[in-house]
Amino acid sequence: MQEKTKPLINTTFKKEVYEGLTAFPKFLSSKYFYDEVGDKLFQDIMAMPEYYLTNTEFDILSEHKDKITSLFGNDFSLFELGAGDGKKTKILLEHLSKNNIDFDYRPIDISQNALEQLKKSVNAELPNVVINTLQGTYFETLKNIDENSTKRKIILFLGSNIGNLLHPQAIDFLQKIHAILDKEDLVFMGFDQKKNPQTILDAYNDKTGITEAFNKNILTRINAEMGGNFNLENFTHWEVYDPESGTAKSYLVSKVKQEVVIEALELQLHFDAWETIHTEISQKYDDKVVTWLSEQANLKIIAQFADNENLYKNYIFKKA
Ligand code: AVI
Repeated sequence: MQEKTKPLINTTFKKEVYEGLTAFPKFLSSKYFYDEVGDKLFQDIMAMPEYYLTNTEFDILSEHKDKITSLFGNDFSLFELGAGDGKKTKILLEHLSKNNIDFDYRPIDISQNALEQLKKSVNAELPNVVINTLQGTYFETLKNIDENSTKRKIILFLGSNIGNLLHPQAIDFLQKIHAILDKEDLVFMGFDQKKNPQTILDAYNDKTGITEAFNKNILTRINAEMGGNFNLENFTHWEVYDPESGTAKSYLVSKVKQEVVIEALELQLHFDAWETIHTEISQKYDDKVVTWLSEQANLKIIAQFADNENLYKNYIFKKA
C-alpha cells in the first residue's frame, strides 16, 4: 500500500493553525491578526471612541511627561518594542528633545515597512531626535544590541500589549527582559486596568464591526495564504469578560454546522453549529497582579502613572 505523503507544513503560522484547529476546543493565536490589512484595522480600532486604551495612555504620557522623563535621566538609548505609528512615544521624544536630553531612539519591530514609516515621520516632526530603527524579533534584537552597547537602556512597551499574553507567557516575557537589563536600566510599560466590565466589553465589541473584521482577518489570512475556504459570513465575533480574573476573551463562533477545507494543510474541518474558535485574550490588571508578575521576574515597580479614572496605568520597573 502506498503511504500518503504528509502536507508541507513549513511555517510556524501553518503549524500553529494546524495545531489550533485540530484541537478541542479550537483556538488560533491573535499574533496572526496582523498583516497589512490587520495593521490597518488595528489603527482603526485605536481611533475608535470605545477603544479607550489609546487615548488614555496618550493622556497619561501628556500629563506626566515631566516626571516620567526626569526618571529616565540623561544619556541613554530609548528602545521601543513594537512601536506602531509612534503617536504616543512622540510625546516623550519631543519632551526629551526640548530639554536637550542626550538619547537616541531605537524602535524594534518585525515589520521593516512599519519602521520606515516611523522613521520618516520622526525625522519630519522631530528632526533633532536621533532614530536608529532595528528590524527583528524583540529579544534577539535586544540581545545583539546589549552585547554591542554600553549605554543605559530604557525599554518602552506601550499599549497594554502584554495583555495579549497569558500570565505564564507574560512572566516569561518579563524574565527575558530582566535577563538583558543592567542595574540602572528601566522598563516603562502600559497595563490596562480592571474596570466597569461594560466599558471593556464595549471596547472589544464596537457596533461598527471594526473589531469583528480584525478578529476575522485571521480567517481571511488562512484563506489567502493556505488555500482555506472559510466563509466569513458563517462566523460571528463574540467577546466575553470575566471580572474575577480580568480576562477578556475573543471568539469566532460558527453560526452553522459546516465543513471547511484548508488545502495547504490537507485539512478538512468540521464545525458544529455554535462551535467556537478562541482567538485572543486581552488581560486587564490591578496593582496586585502587576506586582506579582514583576516579582516573578525579579523586577520591582519604582513608579506608576494613571489617568483620573484609573482606567489605565503605566509602570516603571527596575531590576529588584
Ligand atoms: C494589541 N492589543 C493590546 C490589542 C488589545 O487590546 O488586546 C489588540 C486588540 N484586539 C481587539 N481590539 C484590540
